[in-house]
Amino acid sequence: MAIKKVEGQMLDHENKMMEKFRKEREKKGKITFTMIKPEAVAANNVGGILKMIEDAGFRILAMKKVLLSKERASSFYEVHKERPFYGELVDYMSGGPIIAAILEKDNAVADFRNLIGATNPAEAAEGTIRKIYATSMGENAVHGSDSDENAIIESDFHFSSEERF
Ligand code: 3AN
Repeated sequence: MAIKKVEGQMLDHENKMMEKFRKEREKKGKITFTMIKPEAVAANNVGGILKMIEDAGFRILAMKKVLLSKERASSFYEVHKERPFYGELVDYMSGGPIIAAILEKDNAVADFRNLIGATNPAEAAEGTIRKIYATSMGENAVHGSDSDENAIIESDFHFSSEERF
């Protein structure tokens, strides 16, 4: 009984330390959230895109392949619900599996947006992920968080604390 109690306390302590360690690593400015979108997954561009991400100095903290339901996609893109392309965006993002990932690096949000390039691939700079892999404004290969706050909200939307290392 006594041993079990001590074991329980040690486990509690360990969990608290892990949580503290995770929060420290993921504090503002250190992480961003990305999705490799359905058309890029279907075109077998996952490896190429992940290589560009790792070569740019990002560490993959969490990653999974997932098919979003319409409800989950609607909820993720809720901020865009007044925009004319909202319905199209939800259909597209729930129309095939995506790769969701949390990426770690100093200045993660801004550096990742530089790496992916402009929303419209026609305007994306040479050498950016969207310039190389995106096919149109709607089907633009990757998502990247637009602020530190959203990076945390979006990461928490997709990943539990047991899925981040
Ligand atoms: P970004 O992904 O570059 O942050 P946002 O936040 O303006 O761009 O748009 C979110 C997503 O909505 C884009 N990644 C794109 O898939 C889609 N989107 C944005 N603008 C348009 C548009 N004019 N027509 C169709 N889809 C769009």
